[in-house]
Amino acid sequence: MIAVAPGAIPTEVMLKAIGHDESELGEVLAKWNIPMGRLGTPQDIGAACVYLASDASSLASISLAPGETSQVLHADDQVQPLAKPHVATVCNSMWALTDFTADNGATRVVPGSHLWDSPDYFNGEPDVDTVVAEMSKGSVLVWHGSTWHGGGANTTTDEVRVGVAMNYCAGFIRQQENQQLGIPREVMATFSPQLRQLCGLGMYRGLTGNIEKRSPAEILYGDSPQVQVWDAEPIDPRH
Ligand SMILES: O=C(O)CCC(=O)C(=O)O
Repeated sequence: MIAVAPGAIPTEVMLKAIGHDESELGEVLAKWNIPMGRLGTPQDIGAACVYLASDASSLASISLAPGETSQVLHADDQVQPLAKPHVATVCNSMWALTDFTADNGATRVVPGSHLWDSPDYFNGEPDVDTVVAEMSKGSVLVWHGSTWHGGGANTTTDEVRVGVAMNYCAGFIRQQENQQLGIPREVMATFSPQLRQLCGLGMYRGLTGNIEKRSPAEILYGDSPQVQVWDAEPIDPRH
């Protein structure tokens, strides 16, 4: 984490700037339509910084500061002991929060490498050409989890490249990060049932991830029951 740029925080300076005192904030909030119904506090920002700098948050946001060297090429599924090529078990995405350029470290990708035959990931970087995924902010790069890729070097003197990497995995393998625990209960409660499933609280094909024949989403948030493999009519032949 290299910079913190919070939104409006009701400090003395900010209140003066908007011409209100603390007792009038309710009125201001109603106009601003702030999702949590309150402004952040300096304590919130501090707590978020401590969280983001801790081991609890490892993959979501990636900033490459000037001078950063290139990341070693790798595949996001390389820890999975499966012969390759194989069907996608992971789909990664990189959301550009700033422009991604060759100079500021745009992700380098090796197109077609997801089809390589059981590559050796631990024998140094392969000697291959990479394509630099330059993109403007707001764009998203999506790749098969077996595709070799890596962050580029940031050779600029003053540009920070910022992106959010979201790693989606098939329902039959474990997520890289346990969002079930990483996302606070009260925040998860505001999500739609679909989003809760995406965060790992559903069942895969009515079986994997169940607890006493129910999904965690049903038990914890009262989401509608998913059809279980035992009750499917007729039984799904894929099981
Ligand atoms: O920062 C980047 O461009 C690459 C990130 C990456 O390798 C990953 O998310 O697996």
